[in-house]
Amino acid sequence: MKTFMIPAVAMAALFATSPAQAEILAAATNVVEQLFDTAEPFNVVIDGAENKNTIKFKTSKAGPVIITFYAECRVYGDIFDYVDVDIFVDPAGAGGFVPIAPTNDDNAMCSGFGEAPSGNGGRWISAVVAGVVDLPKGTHKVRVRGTLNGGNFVRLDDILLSVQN
Ligand SMILES: [Ca+2]
Repeated sequence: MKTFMIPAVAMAALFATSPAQAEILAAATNVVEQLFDTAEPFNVVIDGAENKNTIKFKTSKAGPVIITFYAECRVYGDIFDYVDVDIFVDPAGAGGFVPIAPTNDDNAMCSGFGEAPSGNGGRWISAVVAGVVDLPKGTHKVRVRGTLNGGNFVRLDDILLSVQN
């Protein structure tokens, strides 16, 4: 093992130029299971304590924000049946909710296992969907929409939504 001595001046410069820390701008959880058995898009209850589909967060300056949606996920259906999850953001100012990349594509959060119909199939997995969006300074809203593509139902449970800059 080699030992290096770093001059105090160099150490001071290293700390002076340390990058900005990421900050958690919002977080919400929901431990109540939700079942969706329709082909229509559905909004997920992401804040279980407040029973809300939408949460707000603030940015103190313009820049990119990463939004991460964690959940237990279970689709009852064939192997090509899946739930597509979109993270929608309504930025401060004019306009409304738009899905953020890459969740605006046909991303599968989880899919079926091809089991024979039994009325209560599927297998739980822990899954994550995340997206990034450039936002102005201000107060914004986020919500999560799912769409079942085939299959009998999707169940979501033990959710965490986190917003970080
Ligand atoms: Ca999507």
